[in-house]
Amino acid sequence: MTPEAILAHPPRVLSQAQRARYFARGFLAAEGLIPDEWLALLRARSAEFIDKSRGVAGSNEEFDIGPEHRPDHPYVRRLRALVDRHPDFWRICSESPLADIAADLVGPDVKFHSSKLNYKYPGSGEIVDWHQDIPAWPHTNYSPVTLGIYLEDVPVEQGPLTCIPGSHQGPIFVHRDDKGAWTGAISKTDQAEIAMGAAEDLTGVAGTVIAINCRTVHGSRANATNRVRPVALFVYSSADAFTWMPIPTPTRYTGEIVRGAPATVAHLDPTPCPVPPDWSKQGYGSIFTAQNAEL
Ligand SMILES: O=C(O)CCC(=O)C(=O)O
Repeated sequence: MTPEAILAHPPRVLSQAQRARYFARGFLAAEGLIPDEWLALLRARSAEFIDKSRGVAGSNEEFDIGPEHRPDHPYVRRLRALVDRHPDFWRICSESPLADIAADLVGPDVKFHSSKLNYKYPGSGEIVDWHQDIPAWPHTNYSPVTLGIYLEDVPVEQGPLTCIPGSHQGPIFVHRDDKGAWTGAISKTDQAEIAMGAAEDLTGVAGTVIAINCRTVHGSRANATNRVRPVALFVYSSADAFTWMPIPTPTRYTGEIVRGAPATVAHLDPTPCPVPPDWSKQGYGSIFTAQNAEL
């Protein structure tokens, strides 16, 4: 569907101005959309998993564990395939207003793709380098949107997501080095083409929802505070978007229709998209391990 066709459907959660802003700029941050009960549930489950990680020595299918992790000092970079970790995470994804926000941005028929909970630890210096999401998991069109919920307040010094306005309408970059190896990041040469000075920080209080289109150039700086920055991320697309390569982080719910009906006709956008590695052969850790060549 075109943005005009999506906007012709009545809004469910977002205002019409917020939807138009997302289509014009490629991202959005909005406070006050997620009722407190959902946020409390998300925080409680997150805290339980951090506690559980104390008994884990290294990364596994649940956790992406940082090098400084110890039982008395948990250091979890990612909670992987979030919706598979606990039924409440899937309820947040499919029953909360989040899926209605997705419908406001991709159209009434909404498909779930993937999810994770990213933590960013103080003092780690961990950054997420500039990238677009779609080259890692290409779809037949560019409707996919990542919706995030900040579990805590995220001011500018705490490593919020940072986006380049309008970059979703620009080139789709090959996220590889000059030998062709996957890096999960836009090369320095390609970065020179991007208006980095226009970057905007998606700051917000706990419960803020962020929306980032799959073509939008984004990243995040180091967390300069003494508090962890957790953000739960859920990817949705229009039901008529289909993946055409093995996906890097499948979940048991990937492909589920969370609003509306399944598509009977695929929407094929003619804009070419780079081909990622075959994740079913190469395996995939996380964007963090890819960008740090830990693959
Ligand atoms: O957690 C972050 O800071 C950034 C995450 C991100 O951009 C991604 O996983 O694609």
